[in-house]
Amino acid sequence: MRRTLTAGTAIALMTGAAMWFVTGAGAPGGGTIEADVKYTGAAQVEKLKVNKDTEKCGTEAVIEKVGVGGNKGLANAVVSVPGAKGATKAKAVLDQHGCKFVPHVVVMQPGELEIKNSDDILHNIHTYSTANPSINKAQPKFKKTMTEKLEKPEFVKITCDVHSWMLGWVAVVPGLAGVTDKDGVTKIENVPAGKQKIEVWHETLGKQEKDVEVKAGQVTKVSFEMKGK
Ligand SMILES: [Cu+2]
Repeated sequence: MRRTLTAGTAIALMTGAAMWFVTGAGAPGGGTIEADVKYTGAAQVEKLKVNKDTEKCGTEAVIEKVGVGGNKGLANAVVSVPGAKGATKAKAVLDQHGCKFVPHVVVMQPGELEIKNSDDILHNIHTYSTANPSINKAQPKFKKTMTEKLEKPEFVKITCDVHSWMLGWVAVVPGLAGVTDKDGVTKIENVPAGKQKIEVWHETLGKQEKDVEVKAGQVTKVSFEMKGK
């Protein structure tokens, strides 16, 4: 009898622990959005031969226009909650490493972006903006860090005129946001409870949005499916 009780107590404790894990994932007063973005088409990856600065850049550039991972998950999609303002103020950082922009899509709140050059070669920052002033500046190897202002919400394409294959995106979004991983998933925490609009953007597949109800202390799942072109 005593044994049975002990086993029962253990199960109750385990169940309690599991429930705490799920409900405890959000911040006090807010909830968590777990977004899952899928793509119905095939991955699009271009490969280019490189014959410049090969000691830093390698001999082949891989340009992932549409990255598709496990379960048709779409990589590098920006998921944002425009109505959830100002909770993360950490400075966004974009690095030029191996003649690539890392990360491929950097997400930031309107404000300052730190741009690094960890390659020890000349790069050039060239942005294509409409809402923000365009930037076109050399970043020589001795200039390890530059700081630029992007104060208006916009998805900004960024290239390097020294290495024609280098392509990245700066997502300047007014609310909380995340970028999907290789399997198309991202989590956004501390989202204020209530009705929220969720937007998803991808550099070649466009935009979609959905309304969700965020509950304090809970995980709200939202799924998107971008259509193949
Ligand atoms: Cu470059």
